[in-house]
Amino acid sequence: MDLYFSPLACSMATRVALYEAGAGATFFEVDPKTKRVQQDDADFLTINPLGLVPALRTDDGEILTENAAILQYVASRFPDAGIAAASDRERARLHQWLCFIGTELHKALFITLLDRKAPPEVHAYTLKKGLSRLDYLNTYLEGREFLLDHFTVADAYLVTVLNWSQATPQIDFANWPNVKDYLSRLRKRPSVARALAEELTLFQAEQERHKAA
Ligand SMILES: N[C@@H](CCC(=O)N[C@@H](CS)C(=O)NCC(=O)O)C(=O)O
Repeated sequence: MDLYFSPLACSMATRVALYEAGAGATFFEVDPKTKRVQQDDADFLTINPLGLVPALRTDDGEILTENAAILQYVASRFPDAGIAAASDRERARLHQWLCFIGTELHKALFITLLDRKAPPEVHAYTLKKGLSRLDYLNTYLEGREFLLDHFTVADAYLVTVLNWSQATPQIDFANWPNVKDYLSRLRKRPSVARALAEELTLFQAEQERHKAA
């Protein structure tokens, strides 16, 4: 499998899932500005015309896009890893959380706050709307270690997105202690800690490249 990713972007969730599964994969870094693949200078737009990571080339050569689809694919491809849902009921819950993270947190809240070109009023409006999502998550996480009863790909996605709070000072998790505790606990999980350390190094190199360009 080939994973197209950008450092510390949402694609890190798939890296975490692959590490959890002990699955072999080749990682291709996509520069978010130029849309070129670092290893071979290929045009990423020929792989995903939307220019969005993650994209996963399966062993059959098929290209999959969208976090929710890729994460569920990896989870069911490696059943022994235990990162998939264990029943139909759990599958529905897993899907619920992947949709919540992808729409309410990833796109609606964090991506807008991280967008430096968005006007301040847009940031203020986004934050106001996002507070209820964080309240909801905080309430749900009370007394819970993971989103389901065990670590799943939804946790891989959630920790990846919550990690962006380092770059969104408007969101102070002191106001959502269960979210704060979840994030610090998950950051220490070996698969997550490894992915974060590796992608941080690549992210810093990407920043340097952009400064020099
Ligand atoms: N709906 C897509 C969204 C993916 C997405 O937003 N990826 C971001 C990184 S977190 C990206 O590639 N952004 C580059 C861009 O917007 O050009 C999914 O869930 O996979």
